[in-house]
Amino acid sequence: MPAASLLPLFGSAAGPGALGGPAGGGAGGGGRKAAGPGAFRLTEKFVLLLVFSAFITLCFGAIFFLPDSSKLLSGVFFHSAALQPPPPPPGGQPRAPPQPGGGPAAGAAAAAAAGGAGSLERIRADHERALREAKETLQKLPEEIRRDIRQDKEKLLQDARGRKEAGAPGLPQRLFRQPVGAVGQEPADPAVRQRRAKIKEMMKHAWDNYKRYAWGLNELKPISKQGHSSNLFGNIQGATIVDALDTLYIMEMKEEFKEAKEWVEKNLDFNVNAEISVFEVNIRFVGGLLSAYYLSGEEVFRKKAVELGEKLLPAFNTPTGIPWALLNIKSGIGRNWPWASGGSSILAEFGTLHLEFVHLSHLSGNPVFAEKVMNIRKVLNRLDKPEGLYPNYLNPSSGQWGQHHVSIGGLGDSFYEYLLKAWLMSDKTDEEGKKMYYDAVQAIETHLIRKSSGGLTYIAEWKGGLLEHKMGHLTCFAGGMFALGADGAPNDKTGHHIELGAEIARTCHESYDRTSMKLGPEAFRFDGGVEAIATRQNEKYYILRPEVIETYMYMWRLTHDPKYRQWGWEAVEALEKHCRVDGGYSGIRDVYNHHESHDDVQQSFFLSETLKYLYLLFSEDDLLPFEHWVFNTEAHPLPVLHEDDGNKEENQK
Ligand code: DMJ
Repeated sequence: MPAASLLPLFGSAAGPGALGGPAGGGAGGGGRKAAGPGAFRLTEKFVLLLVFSAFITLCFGAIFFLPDSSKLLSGVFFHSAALQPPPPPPGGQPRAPPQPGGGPAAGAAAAAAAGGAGSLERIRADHERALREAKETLQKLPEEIRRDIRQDKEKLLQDARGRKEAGAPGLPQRLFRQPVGAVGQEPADPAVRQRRAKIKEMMKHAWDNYKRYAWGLNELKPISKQGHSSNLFGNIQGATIVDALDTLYIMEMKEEFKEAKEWVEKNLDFNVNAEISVFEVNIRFVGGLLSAYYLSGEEVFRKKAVELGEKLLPAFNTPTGIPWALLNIKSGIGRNWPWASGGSSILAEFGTLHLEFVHLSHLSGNPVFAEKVMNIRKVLNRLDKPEGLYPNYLNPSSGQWGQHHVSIGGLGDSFYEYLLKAWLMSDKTDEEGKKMYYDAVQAIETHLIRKSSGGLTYIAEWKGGLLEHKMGHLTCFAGGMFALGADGAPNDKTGHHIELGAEIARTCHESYDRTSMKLGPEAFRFDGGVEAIATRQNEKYYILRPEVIETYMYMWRLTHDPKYRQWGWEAVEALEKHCRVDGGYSGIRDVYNHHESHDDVQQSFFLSETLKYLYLLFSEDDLLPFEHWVFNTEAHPLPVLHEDDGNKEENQK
């Protein structure tokens, strides 16, 4: 390429073939043949050749003896007018990124191919300028050359930064309008205000310690005061930062939000060779970024959310379109958890992508995300459901259920939550989601919900028709879900669904109240003579989970019964007494013990969910009001796509 591109410079003086190229040295040509009046004699040719080679040697010598020859080479060989970036369009809009397959060489070739005297002239002028610059550069002191290089580099960096801030290349321009309720008023009651301020202080303690000891890593180990990595995120980093963004925003922790945003801008990187959990990355990272965007309007969050969403798409490359649980985001190769029944995908995992993926389509203008999750529904609706229940395992290749295990806790939980919230988020137009939700609740009531002899309502687990009378901490979210869905319940069942929510809230509160630490165990049972108590050692831990507090928050908002704030405050006191340590907040190994044994993990969901729900419990209802927001399963608020805001078409997809 370089030699070829130098030829035209000399072509008009010596003519094609002057250097013995095909035209002169081929079968019908030859330097020795006298060929008319314009031809040179051999000695003249030799002298010319000598002068010419001396000139070339001089040029190349100049180039290669410079301190940064690669920079200069690129100046000489790639400095074609065709390669100059176009002038900025009016209004200083960002330039379009280079086209795939483009680049300097392609540009020069295109210029040459365009041919014509004009482009030859241009090329000549460019080369002359490059030689001039080379000569000038040779006259500079090394220090001056270094300074020039530094300045060039800085300019390039600045341009790149400018493009980044201006938005993601390829994303449609979008006018940002902050949804209603991104900020709320101070609580009117001073006692409530004080409690809310205390919760903000807890957030500060959790955040500051994460920042001090584990900044940029996924989570904090608050006892050993170092980072904690979980294999759920592969080597994607910064889970706590992304998960905490919206909590920082609604608590008006502006400095902290700013530093978190800067970290995302500079360091959040998805171009890693990492096998991740599609579900966890979706609810924490995609959800966290989407909420941060909708609250703040900062383009960087929209861009990162869409970029990550695109990385997750290969997970859907299965015969049925039911996604894999695990995905290598570099290779795009997916698989399922080795322990999951017969290579199945998990209901709560593939069923908890809907809200985020609908918003990804909304923000990117690319329907593919919404199509993927709508197809999941299609597959589910084609299947027979045992007793109208959804088993937790579904094989993505055969499209058949795995083991018939049904749970509203782990492995099943947020699938039901997302059916309801998909309907609410669509401004109540997603009739399919609505029907699936209320049908499922009907089957759950008939087959899983039971009352203990002591009068506690609980949700058991179903294993091939047999009930296991155990309820997980995770299942406690269902109280809030039933209450949230009460409004649309068929057959005048609104009151009944609110009552169901209240009963689950009471049972879950009992599971806290019956421990020594007043914090709930991972699972509690209603058999063997106990009620709402964990009987197995491996079910007695508490890992800062939010579900019980989440249900208090929904029940408070929907009933304004003061007991929910009271119960929430009991949880705050227990967290402060048993989980707070110098270096942050830690989970507890046995909540029935009188002495804390800490598990040394500050889970990222403590900042995104537990503290957020507590803060909302002590806020006025105008902060993130339910008419305008739904919370994803990691408590990241996503706006309702109101029909009268121009979302009609979107909701009908
Ligand atoms: C969170 O990551 C989410 O709420 C998820 O749906 C289930 N569990 C954890 C918190 O307990």
